[in-house]
Amino acid sequence: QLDDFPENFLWGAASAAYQIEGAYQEDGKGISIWDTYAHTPGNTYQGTTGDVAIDHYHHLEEDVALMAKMGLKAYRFSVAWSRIIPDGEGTVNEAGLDFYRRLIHELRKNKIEPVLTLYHWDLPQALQDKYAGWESRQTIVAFKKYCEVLFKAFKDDVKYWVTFNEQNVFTSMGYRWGTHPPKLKNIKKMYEANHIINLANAEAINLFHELVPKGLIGPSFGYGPVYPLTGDPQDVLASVNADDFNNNWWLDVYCRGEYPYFMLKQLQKAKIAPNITEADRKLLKSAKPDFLGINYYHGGTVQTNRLEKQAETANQKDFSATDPYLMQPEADQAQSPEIPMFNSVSSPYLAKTEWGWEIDPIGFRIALRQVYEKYRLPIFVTENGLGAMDKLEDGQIHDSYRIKYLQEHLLAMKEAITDGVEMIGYCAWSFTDLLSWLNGYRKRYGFVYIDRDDNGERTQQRIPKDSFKWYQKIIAENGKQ
Ligand code: BGP
Repeated sequence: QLDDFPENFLWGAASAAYQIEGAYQEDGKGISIWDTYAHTPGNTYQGTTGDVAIDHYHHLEEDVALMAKMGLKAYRFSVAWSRIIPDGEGTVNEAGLDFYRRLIHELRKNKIEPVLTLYHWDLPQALQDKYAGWESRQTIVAFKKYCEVLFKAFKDDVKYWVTFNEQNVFTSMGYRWGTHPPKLKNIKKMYEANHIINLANAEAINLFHELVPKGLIGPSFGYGPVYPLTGDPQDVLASVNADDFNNNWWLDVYCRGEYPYFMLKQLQKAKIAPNITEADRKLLKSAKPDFLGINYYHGGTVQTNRLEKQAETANQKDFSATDPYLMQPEADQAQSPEIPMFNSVSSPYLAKTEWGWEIDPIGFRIALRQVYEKYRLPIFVTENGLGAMDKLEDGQIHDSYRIKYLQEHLLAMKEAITDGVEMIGYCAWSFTDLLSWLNGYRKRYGFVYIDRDDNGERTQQRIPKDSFKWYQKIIAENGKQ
């Protein structure tokens, strides 16, 4: 017998500014690193950009009306920093604030809890140009100012705040694989930038607790459990290494205020550890998140990096080049100390999505349990969903595959709750279809279909999918299936 979902469980859906808003130069907005990156040929799928996206900027009321119709209890969105402070650190743009004021007002009017993400990857370009973005402590100062503006503006209307979305993903893509801005392949800089962001995260949390005592704040982390391919202790050791490398390196800092001991030693030996001062250590220790946001798509399987083992399973290597959760340290990065730590392989037990992402609902239960066991913070699932190529048939979308995916994950979450995990809510990714950073508009995640594609904006008409009605019922019955 499974426990029911808690009474006030926040059934939600999520989005991010760059992926939905469009209006990239309207009402005083500044340019972000994603505007620049997507405008550079060769960086995104068929050159798709968020210039117009799904034009949420001009469909705000219509989109919130659909959320209300669905019965959504929470809506997670991000604020575009460059709308609020166009150059990242100077004058505040009132028109930018007004847009989010309207959004929050509409949500409140419809009894939908706003969940505000401060940073979902769209750093103001001016900060990148002036300070090299997250490589500089100047950016912490700018971030703090931006946070202060938002905390003061929305402290009475927004209870749930997310600091950084998937720091692990945007720094790995931006600095290890060079597939997100700032498009570098520099491991040392990656660890430096991560440290700077950790400090910014801690500063934001401390400031929040001063200015918004009744609110709750935490980071959203892209978590995946790690499995050893076999019971061979060599593979098990590889999975211990990979867990440090993929999860603990960030979560320990957020939740315990310190870097994991063995991995830090390893980085120090390889001379790529970040520069951590005594004041930094104190700051990291002082900041305590109120909850942990978890984004869950899939975990990963690893084996030892002993060469003869790799040869045995070489045929299992099969990675999607655009999977941000891909854990494979690249062999050509000679300075990377992770190379001897583990080798990522495809799981022989799991089916995959059209994009090669493993489908692993049990991994979701494992993830929730592992994170709760280690850090004992309430968990807010801030993303989980299925990207697929939906097809319009007679004006409808019959996305039974998405319903199945979500159903299985909700069941796993219910099992985790029965196990004892304390949960605040669940935001499916995503409410409407939107821009997938590197995959254009054809990779769809929404409950609401948007009539636009990679070739153009078309009508931008909103069409609820079958999954919309299904989720509407789930919410109405508080998760009974
Ligand atoms: C997460 C991001 C989201 C979203 C999602 C799906 O990493 O936080 O913004 O994009 O992944 O990823 P994708 O669009 O690459 O399929």
